[in-house]
Amino acid sequence: MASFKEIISTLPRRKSWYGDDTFLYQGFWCDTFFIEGLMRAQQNFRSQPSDIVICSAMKTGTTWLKSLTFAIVTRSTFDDSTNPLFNNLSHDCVPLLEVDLAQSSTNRDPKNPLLATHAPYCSLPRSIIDSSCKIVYICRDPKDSLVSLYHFFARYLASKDMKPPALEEAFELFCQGVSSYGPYWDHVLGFWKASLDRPDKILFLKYEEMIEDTILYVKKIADFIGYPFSFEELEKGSVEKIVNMCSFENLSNLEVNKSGKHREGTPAVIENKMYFRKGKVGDWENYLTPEMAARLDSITLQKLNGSGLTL
Ligand code: PAP
Repeated sequence: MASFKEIISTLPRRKSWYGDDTFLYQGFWCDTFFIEGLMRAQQNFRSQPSDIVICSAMKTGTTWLKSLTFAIVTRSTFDDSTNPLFNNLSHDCVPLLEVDLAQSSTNRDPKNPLLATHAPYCSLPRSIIDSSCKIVYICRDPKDSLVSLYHFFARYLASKDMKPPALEEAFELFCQGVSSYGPYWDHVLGFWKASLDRPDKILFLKYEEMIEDTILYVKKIADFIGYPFSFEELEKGSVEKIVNMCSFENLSNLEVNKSGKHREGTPAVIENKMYFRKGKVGDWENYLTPEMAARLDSITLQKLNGSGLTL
């Protein structure tokens, strides 16, 4: 039987704008490392009904959503000073399917029902689709996601003394769908359509709406994942406490997120601070020309046409 690496080497391949080659696996572009992990997870991962799966394309608010969901599910286990989020990047509190759980489903803290993935809906392990576990998906205006993605990889390359490409190059490939876990629009549409078919299983969120009214969405998420706030908790401000704890200002100023490292000791090591840039809606205006924005908006309109979704 061919190894995963051999199968990957036969897939359509492009040069990515952040260095390595990227491969088209099940309709989405991705690096060898993550495709291999996903293939393993597709083979090995067995979901539990109690699982809560945080799904997202890259740079759509994953770090924030992981923090919020982790704070929601652990609120009665830890108090205000002992929550692991104060000393750990949220990515280290929520295992990633295609990396941490690729070999074994049981390689997790049995008290933590959360796991995360950037995999598109069509590539999720069968047991996640078939089991009664919940999925929470977050998406974002592609203009802001692209700008965020560009800065992330530019900083990553700079940390390795490599020259980042021009934004125009990244933009062009993003428009063609060639971005990490892209085409971005196909990723969003996969989860959007599934959420319409199975609203009890998939909660579909938008970064911009969550920024607008975080309190409302924290309550929605808690209800959806089966950790609703009691009347007493609502009265004593538990929701507001979680919102403040997970705010960009608070998390980005924690020592762990200023100086810590994610996956230290592995080739994929990343400084935690790279997950916190501005956390704003509409920052694309500072980087994209009106022509670039119009082109992205027109692709978005065309791709989402008839879906009932706007971004
Ligand atoms: P990932 O896909 O690598 O996990 P992800 O967390 O989805 O990254 O996206 C990072 C974006 O979320 C950054 O956006 P920006 O580049 O436009 O600033 C980051 O700043 C933002 N972000 C991180 N934490 C928060 C937070 N607590 N609240 C709001 N936005 C946040």
